Amino acid sequence: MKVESVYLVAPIVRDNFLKRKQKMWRVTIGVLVILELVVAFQGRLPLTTVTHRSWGLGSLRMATDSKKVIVFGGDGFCGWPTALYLSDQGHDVTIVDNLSRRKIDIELGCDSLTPIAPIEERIRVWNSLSKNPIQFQNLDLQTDYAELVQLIKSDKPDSVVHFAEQRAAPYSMKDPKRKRYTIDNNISGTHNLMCAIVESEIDVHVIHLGTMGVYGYGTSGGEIPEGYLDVVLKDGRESSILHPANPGSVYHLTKCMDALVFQYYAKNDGLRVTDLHQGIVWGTNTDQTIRDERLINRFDYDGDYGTVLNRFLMQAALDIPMTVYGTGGQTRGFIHISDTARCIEIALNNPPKTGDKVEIFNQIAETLRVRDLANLISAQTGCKIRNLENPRKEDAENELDVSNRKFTGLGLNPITVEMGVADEVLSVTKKYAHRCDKTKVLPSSFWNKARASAAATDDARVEENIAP
Ligand code: NAD
Ligand code: USQ
Repeated sequence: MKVESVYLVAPIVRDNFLKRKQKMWRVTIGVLVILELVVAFQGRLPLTTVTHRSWGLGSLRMATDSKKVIVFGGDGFCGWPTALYLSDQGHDVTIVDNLSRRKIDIELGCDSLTPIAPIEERIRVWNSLSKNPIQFQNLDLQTDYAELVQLIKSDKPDSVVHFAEQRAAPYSMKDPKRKRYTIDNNISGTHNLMCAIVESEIDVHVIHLGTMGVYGYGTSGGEIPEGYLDVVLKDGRESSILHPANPGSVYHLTKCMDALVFQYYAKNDGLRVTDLHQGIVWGTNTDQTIRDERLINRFDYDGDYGTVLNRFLMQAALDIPMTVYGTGGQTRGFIHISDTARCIEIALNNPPKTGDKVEIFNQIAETLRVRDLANLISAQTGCKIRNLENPRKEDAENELDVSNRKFTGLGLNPITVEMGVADEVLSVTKKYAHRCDKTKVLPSSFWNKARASAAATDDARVEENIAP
């Protein structure tokens, strides 16, 4: 019999039914509360995670979902908002960073357009606003191996998120010193992390931020799958292989090498790894970073670290002609910074099993062509477009069709540029326009001598007396 019909036809039966139901709920809630305390005292959860939530069915679901996470590179553009988002979702977060990105700002004589607070202040402010305090440790993944092992052994994280790499393609192509630094930092850092997890004997899920650039940007002639390619060999054998790597810079090369490191450790030691092939991240703030000015996210606009969409939006806000490289026929994948954080949590909640091959997701919302972006922003703001000789060795025009069905299948409903959220970037960059050093806007790293020579005689630069 349906419950609704009991309510309708027999009030006395209904009263008894409700009393029994209430008693049942009291017993169930009691059992759930006890279970929750047992889980908390086992050390899997900090008690703070449990105590600030309301009790009941919902809170148990949240508490058991809550994970202990180390965010490597958590002071950076993607890492900081992700750490805050995960903390806000009830996870127990530790940030690990060697602050090398802040040192590179000094080295390049440049700074984030937004005034980022020192990491200690960021953490202090967040911990004063949030019921889930974040911890911070200054540690270099490349050099501090013993401390890394000790951290993993003592912290016993469920997952680690690995953002801690030198991530700018132009910086990685600047000169031999920066090429070698990028290789040493990224490859050793990634390998140290995997090696330390094996040594610690703790079952940790590794989530790594890879890049769409591992696939390369030639026109592939079809949809790029998520990491693996199903192939039929000449003798008719079928196989699923890692998608062929086709890096376009020393930085992208490190991500291709990382992929092999992950494949090896998953096979040899059964490590559980998720590699996220992320597109170009745009935007500045998230729901968490806007809670206090001292939580503001970094915003790179210079020729080395600034990425194309954020650069164009900033250039439009400051009325600097937009710097389209070549014809602007390059098509790339894009994702908003808020969705970066959401994707990480989805990956966190959907780990591979021990013995599985590396899980690979394409982390993009949409693909867009550089000149279309410039035209769109120009139409909205009136900003001029400047076509510069391309400092990079890359295809002038390419198509890009990418599967992102794994994330959308797990509930991601991504933000797109069309949604108008770019206004947030325009207003942030207008607010901090006085902090812009306009001499840092043009590209100053060249992929080879021919690209550097082309820039030296570039009419667009010569006209304005801005040769490199
Ligand atoms: P970022 O440079 O802002 O942040 C990286 C952080 O890692 C910095 O705070 C830096 O100090 C730290 N770090 C670097 N080397 C370290 C080391 N050896 N030990 C400890 N900390 C170290 O970069 P981001 O934009 O936040 O990118 C984060 C990750 O996401 C990178 O791996 C990058 O390849 C990937 N990614 C970024 C984008 C993007 O558009 N920003 C797109 C796709 C993928
Ligand atoms: N470009 C311009 N004008 C500019 C800047 C860039 O036309 O002012 C062009 C570049 O030539 C390139 C494209 O825009 O064709 C993208 O350049 P970018 O600097 O925005 O992005 P990229 O160098 O590819 O690197 C960024 C992040 C990197 C991440 C990568 C994702 O810095 O960490 O891995 O995006 S992806 O591009 O999908 O490989």
